[in-house]
Amino acid sequence: MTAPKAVTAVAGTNIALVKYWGKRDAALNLPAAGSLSLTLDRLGTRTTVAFDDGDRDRFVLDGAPAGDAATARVSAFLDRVRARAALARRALVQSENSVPTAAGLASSASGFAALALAATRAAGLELPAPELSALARIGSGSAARSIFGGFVEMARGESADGSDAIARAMPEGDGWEVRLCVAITAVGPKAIGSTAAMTHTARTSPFYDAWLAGVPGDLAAARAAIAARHLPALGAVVERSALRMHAAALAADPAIIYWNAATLAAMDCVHTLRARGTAVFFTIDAGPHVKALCRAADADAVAEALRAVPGVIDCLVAAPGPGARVVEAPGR
Ligand code: 2P0
Repeated sequence: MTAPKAVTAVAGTNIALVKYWGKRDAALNLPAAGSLSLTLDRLGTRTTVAFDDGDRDRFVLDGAPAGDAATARVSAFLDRVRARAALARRALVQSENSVPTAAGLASSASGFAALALAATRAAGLELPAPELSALARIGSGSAARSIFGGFVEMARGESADGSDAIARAMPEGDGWEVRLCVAITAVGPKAIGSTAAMTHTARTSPFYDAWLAGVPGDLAAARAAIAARHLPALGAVVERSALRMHAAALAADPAIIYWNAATLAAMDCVHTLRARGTAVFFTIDAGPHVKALCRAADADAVAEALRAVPGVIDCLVAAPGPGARVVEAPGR
């Protein structure tokens, strides 16, 4: 028996500015359209993987053994790593999310990005970042983006095997001092997971095709706004992409409604701030929380205004952060 070699990796979550909502292949988890995001310096995951002589994979999440469904999802992901590395050993996976307890912000994006990096390194593989991104995508579509830092674009890809459905960093956005103010509007897990919600939207929403048809134009506009560092131009895309994604989900049958009263009040707060002259724009993911994009210089005032909204529990300010990285490994 050789001693298990533990590798620890960390990854920040990312917030999509042009949303991903729909798949063209469920088995390989290929997106139906591209997306574009900002990787954050907080709200991330730290994951340690050690392959050992256990008879099954074990997954410890935030200090406690994870449930069967989460463990099975991690184990299926490890099967792909084992197949690539010609490895049979099972693994102990320990993950910690740096999110406020029970805020419902735990992220599959940072989770599978950190797992992809830690597991491949622990298995003796050194994958180039694009390959790591394709691997992380199989765990969760948004995880492909958290391999990279800052502004990131995820490609839809054309190939059936998913080799070109990968993310890339957008260095033209590096150093742009923007912030995302995350207004937490509820505690507890979201009502319906994104995978199931996307599938249900694609099957039953009359707006799904219209949603998909708009994504390439939104991506082009977001790219141009980032290259020009034009926040109002980027913000216009950010709000319409989120609202059109939610419109498609709201029109599903039965409807998928992620918003609560505080979500709407926070959206209104953002519009009020904007009417008074602050460049601030909201986005909303598969949950009730509102994320406000603004300049770094305005972030404290935006966060303070959002904290004062009835039903908002707290508001965290996040900056652009780095991509997934190894923090502890044998011989380091
Ligand atoms: C995104 N969201 O682009 C979209 C926009 C939320 C709204 O949660 O099925 O968890 O694991 O590939 O990556 C992305 O969904 O979905 C997501 P799966 P994922 O961030």
